[in-house]
Amino acid sequence: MKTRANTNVIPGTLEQLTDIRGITADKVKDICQQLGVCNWRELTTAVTLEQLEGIPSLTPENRRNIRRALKLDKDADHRLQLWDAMIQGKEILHSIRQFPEVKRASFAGSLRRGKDTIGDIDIVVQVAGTDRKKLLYKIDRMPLTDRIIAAGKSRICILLHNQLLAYFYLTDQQHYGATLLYYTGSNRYNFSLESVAAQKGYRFEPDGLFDLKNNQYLSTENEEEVFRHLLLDYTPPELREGQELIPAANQHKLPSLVTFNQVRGDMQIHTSWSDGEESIARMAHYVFSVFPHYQYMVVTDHASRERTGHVLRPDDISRQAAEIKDINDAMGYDYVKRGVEVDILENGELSLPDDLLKTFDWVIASVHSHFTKDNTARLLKACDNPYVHCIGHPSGRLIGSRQPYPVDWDQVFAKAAATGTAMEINARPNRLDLNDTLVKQAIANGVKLVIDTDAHTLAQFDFMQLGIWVARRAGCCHADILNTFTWEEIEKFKHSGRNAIA
Ligand code: DGT
Ligand code: CA
Ligand code: ZN
Repeated sequence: MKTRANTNVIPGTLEQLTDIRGITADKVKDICQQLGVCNWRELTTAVTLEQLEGIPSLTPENRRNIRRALKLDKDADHRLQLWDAMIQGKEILHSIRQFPEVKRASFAGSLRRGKDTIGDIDIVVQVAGTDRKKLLYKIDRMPLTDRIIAAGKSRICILLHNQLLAYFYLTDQQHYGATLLYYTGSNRYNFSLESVAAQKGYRFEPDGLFDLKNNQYLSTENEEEVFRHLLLDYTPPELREGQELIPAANQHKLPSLVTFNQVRGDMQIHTSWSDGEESIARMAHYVFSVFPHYQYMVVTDHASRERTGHVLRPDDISRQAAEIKDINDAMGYDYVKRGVEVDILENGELSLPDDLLKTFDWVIASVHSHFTKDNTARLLKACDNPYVHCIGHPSGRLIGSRQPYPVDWDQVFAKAAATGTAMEINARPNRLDLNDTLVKQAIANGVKLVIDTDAHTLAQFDFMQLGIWVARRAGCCHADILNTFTWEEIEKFKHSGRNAIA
C-alpha cells in the first residue's frame, strides 16, 4: 500500500512523485529537502543536471524511473524506426480497445505525426468512470507490458519488453479533443497554439482548452472543435512540426495532402529475377487483389555490376519481358510494367547501356557504392541521361547505420526539374529516402516525386503508408506525386517532363 506524502514537507503537486514505481513519500521528502526543489519545473532542471545522483536513499532504478516518468530518459541514438513503433503501437491499441473502460484511444506524439523515428509511444485514452484501478490492472497484464513505471490519475507510463516506453494520457469525452491535440504535439507546434489560444482568451492545456472569461474548460470532444475555437482550419498531424503553417491554417490555405487512396501503383519492386523472394506472377496477383485501387505495378529488378548475388543480366531481359507479357495477357491488360533499377557507377555512367535502357517502361538509377564521397556529380549525370526516369533512394542514408552522402541538393533538384527526372521517396522503414525535409525542398523546386516500397517480399508492399507519411509531412499534394497519376499521364511526364501533367 502506498503512503500519500505529508504536504507540509512536500510542496504542491510534487507529491505525485509517489505515483512512480519504488518512490515512497520518504524518498520524495529527501528529494525536496536535499535539492531544495518546490515544483515540477525545478525538479525537471535538477533531474536534467543529474542532481538525483547525490541523494543516498535513491537507488539507480529509482533514479531511472523518475527520469522515465518525466520523459527525461530519451536517447537520441536509440530511437525506434517508425514502422517498428507503429506495429507495437497498434498492438497496444488493439489490446486496450478491448477493455470496457476504454471508450476511445488514439496514437499521439511523434507516432501520430509520422516522424521517421520515434522516441516513445504516446496514446490518448478516453476512459469511462473514475475507477482507474481496473484499467491499470489490465494494462499491467497486456502481452507487451514488461512493467508499470508510473501510474497517476491522468497518466500511466509503462515499459515494454523491448525497453521502449509507452505513455497513456487518460481523459474523458468532453476533453478528448484538446488532450489529443496537446499530446500529438509537436512541442514547437504546441507553443504556437498556446499563444494563439492566449490571444483569444483561452489557455491551451493538457487537460483541455480553458476559457479564461468563464473560468471553465470548453467542451472539445474532438480536435476539430479545438481548431474551430482557435479560428484555424483543421491541420493534419503531419503538418504540426513547427509554427510555419499557423497563418495558412488561419487563411484557409493549408495544402490538400496526398493520401494513400490516391496511389495508383507501386514503382519499385524486386522479384526472384534479382534479389526479391517471389516470382513476378505471385507479386502481381497479390498486389492486384490486396490493393484494388492500384492500376499498375512496376517490376524493377537490379541490373547491377556492383551487387553480389542474383541480378538481372543483359541476356535475361528479353526472357523477363516475355514472362511479363504472358502475365499481362492473362490479366487482360498491361498491369505489370517493365522497369529496371540500374547502378549509377562511380563516374556517373550506368550499369546498362542506353540501347537496353530505352527498351524499359521505367528506369530507376541509384547509387549503390561510394557512400561517403560527394555524389552531386554522379546524380547530375544520371539525371542528364534521357532514359533515366527516376533517381532511387537519392540521399543514400540508412536510418541508424549510414549517414547520407554529401550532395548539393539545389543543383540536383534544379537538374531534376529541368530534365523531367523524378525523385524517389523510398518507403522502406530504414530508408525513408528522400526524407521529409528534402522532399519539401524538391517540390519547392518543381520536382516530381514517386513513392514506392522497394518490396522484396509480399508483406513489404505495406510500407507504402510510411512513404505517404513522408510526403504528407513535406506538404505534398496529389500533383506532386507521380504515381497518383494514371500510366498514360506518367508516359506524358516521361516524354515532356514536369509541365506535361498538372
Ligand atoms: P519523441 O517521443 O521524442 O519521438 O517525440 P514526441 O513529439 O512524441 O514528444 P514527447 O513524447 O516528448 O511528447 C509528446 C507530445 O506531448 C509532444 O509532441 C508535445 C506534448 N508535450 C510534452 N511535453 C510538453 C511540454 O513541456 N510543453 C508542451 N507545450 N508540449 C509538451
Ligand atoms: Ca513520444
Ligand atoms: Zn537500390
